[in-house]
Amino acid sequence: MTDNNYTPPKIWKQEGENGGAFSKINRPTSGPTHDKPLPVGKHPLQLYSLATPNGVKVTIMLEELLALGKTGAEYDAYLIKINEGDQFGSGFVDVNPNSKIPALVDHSLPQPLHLFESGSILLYLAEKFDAFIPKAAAKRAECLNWLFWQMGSAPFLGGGFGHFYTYAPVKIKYCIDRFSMEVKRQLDVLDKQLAKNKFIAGDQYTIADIAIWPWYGALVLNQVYEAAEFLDTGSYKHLNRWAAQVESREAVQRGRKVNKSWGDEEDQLPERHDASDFDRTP
Ligand SMILES: N[C@@H](CCC(=O)N[C@@H](CS)C(=O)NCC(=O)O)C(=O)O
Repeated sequence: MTDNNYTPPKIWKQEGENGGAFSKINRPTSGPTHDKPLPVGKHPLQLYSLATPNGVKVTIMLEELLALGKTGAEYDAYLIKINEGDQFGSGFVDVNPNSKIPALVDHSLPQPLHLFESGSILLYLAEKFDAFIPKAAAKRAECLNWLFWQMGSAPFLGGGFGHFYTYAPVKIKYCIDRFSMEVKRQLDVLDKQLAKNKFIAGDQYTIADIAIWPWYGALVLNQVYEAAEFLDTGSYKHLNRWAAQVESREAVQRGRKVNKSWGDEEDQLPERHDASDFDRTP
């Protein structure tokens, strides 16, 4: 594991736990490991998730839609504890064969519709409710450019930088250097875009902002990986202006609490079944 002279064998095999934060649950195969149907609540939309940056994208979107008066966006949110392997339960795998949160089921259609991948869920909800996506073709394309930018870029931040800076059992300079370089380049891309635009895709708040903020907004606000100083994120001033602006939205404040089961108690709402649930958080 820490051997710098490692020579890969002819055929890779899993050797058990490697000391990494997620090594107990990671395995090289897909599919369910146990029988566990998912609960179904009373609302049209059923969300199975956790308040990680990918999960928070969807709860922010749903709270934004409800704030706009789109009552069809009412939802039940159930907690999926990924460190306990809930994503490998039969019911969850049935909705998302890729075993990752967030997963959503729309029961408002003749047949329940299964949705996974946070970008796909955001786009589906934006189209279904005709909100947070521009109508004009050019602006819509720009919004989708940045939505897909996020889906392609965030794995370098989370799976690359975050993994090696925070979760790996050893600090490997080569890996941290490689991913710090890439993440800083991405921060510079966003900073330049936000120097010219109020929001990511222009003058309108869209699903591009909703996708990007939980990762890159939270990073510069020092809310993920405690890496703001290390990456000198204060130097991206336009990005910081936008991060604070998005954070101040009421729906963002609400959405980030849903499916949260750690941190300050007043910020936790592990399950959400009704708007009034927020009033019950201590
Ligand atoms: N591209 C996916 C990524 C989802 C993802 O990586 N989810 C993580 C939590 S942020 C997860 O469920 N991990 C559980 C596992 O890897 O077993 C999306 O955006 O929905």
